[in-house]
Amino acid sequence: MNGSSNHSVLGLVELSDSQTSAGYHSCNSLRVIRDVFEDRLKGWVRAKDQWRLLNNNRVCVILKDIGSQGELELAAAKLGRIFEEPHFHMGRAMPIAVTAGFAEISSSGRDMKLAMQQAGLALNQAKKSRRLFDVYSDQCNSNNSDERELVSRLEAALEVGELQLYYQPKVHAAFHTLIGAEALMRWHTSGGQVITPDRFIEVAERNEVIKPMTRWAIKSAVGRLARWPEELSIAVNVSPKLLLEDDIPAVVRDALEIYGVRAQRLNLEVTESIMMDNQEVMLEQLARLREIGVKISIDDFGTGFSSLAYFRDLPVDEIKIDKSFVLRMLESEKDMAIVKAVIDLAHNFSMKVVAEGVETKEIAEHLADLRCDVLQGYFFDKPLPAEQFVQHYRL
Ligand code: G
Ligand code: G
Ligand code: MN
Repeated sequence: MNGSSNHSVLGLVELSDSQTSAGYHSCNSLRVIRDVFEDRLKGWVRAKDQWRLLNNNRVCVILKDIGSQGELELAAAKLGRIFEEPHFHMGRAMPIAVTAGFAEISSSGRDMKLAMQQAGLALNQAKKSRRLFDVYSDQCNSNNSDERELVSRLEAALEVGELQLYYQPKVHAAFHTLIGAEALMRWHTSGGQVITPDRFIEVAERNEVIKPMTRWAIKSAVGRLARWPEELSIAVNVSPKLLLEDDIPAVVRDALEIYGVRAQRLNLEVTESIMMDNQEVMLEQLARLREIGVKISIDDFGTGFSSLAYFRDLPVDEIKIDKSFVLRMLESEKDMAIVKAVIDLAHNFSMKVVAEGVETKEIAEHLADLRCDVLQGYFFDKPLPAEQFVQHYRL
């Protein structure tokens, strides 16, 4: 903010994602929280400011006569204080969190659209770094343009077929016979690089492109199943957020129908965080998918501190013990104890257990002794391109 004249600032205030997804699973509590959101905002803006609800979770405000960056920071700090206290509803504390992005409106006041875009970028940046608010600067723009560029490259990659699924074998723990594979995405750029998902999945998840990517992954895995022996299954990773919003059941059903593949052969892996986010909708979605007949696995189990109360009602078929425990189980008694506990827990709920990250013969043997059902890891194979997988396992 420069010069001495007073400026208007455009702010976007959003009810945090975690707010609408975590905790408030019932429509009723969501409505309560949205009302509180509006009420408290009214307590924040001054009479001369303007504000408008953009949707249920987002409000646009125009703060008039903000003389300096410091003044804006004071306003933002007040916003923080106003939302600090939880809301008490029927004796229960409901935390309510917001994030904001601010951008100066050019002195002519004409370019509202630009200010809106810039406030949106600042809001994204604040969300990413888990801050209460951010003010637009050129820095925001360059971070975001990097991300936007990656997203368009991903969209193009999907279009021209640069994404591939690699397959990592899953074997029977006692007999080491092949029972299926996990599909793991790889990006072969035109420049000859192979990019692993840790470089692009997170960005894809923050952007819409995760949807077509996942649809593509499901279809291509099911297409693969159609060509593989009937007794083999394939697991596809699905982001929890996508499971929540999207038409995944329809995509799954269509793919199975087109290729004539039995639903039981398709496995969807979701991370443990689904147990913390938006339970009610998640449970419904998982139940719908299971009705189709596909199997559900909980991935990276043990890393998400989910509550056992949710676990009890979870409609899943399989648990994958996170590789961090498996890798260290022979050196660390604590990791061993966790591995044992997860195996018991799963079996008590009639779920199968997969150990991922099995790198040595000793660990494989130990897991078989512990009655783990399925093993996956470098000891057997790393993720392989489909052709290599087919050759290696003589499919
Ligand atoms: O093989 P590995 O480095 O490649 O995978 C890294 C992470 O990326 C894993 O945690 C895996 O869950 C995730 N991942 C791999 N492929 C996909 C995919 O097709 N969709 C999603 N959502 N995640 C994937
Ligand atoms: O979806 P998930 O997070 O479970 O993805 C599995 C990840 O673990 C992928 O990145 C895959 O390449 C990796 N991986 C598979 N087997 C092993 C293994 O034996 N050791 C280690 N360190 N990583 C593995
Ligand atoms: Mn996985």
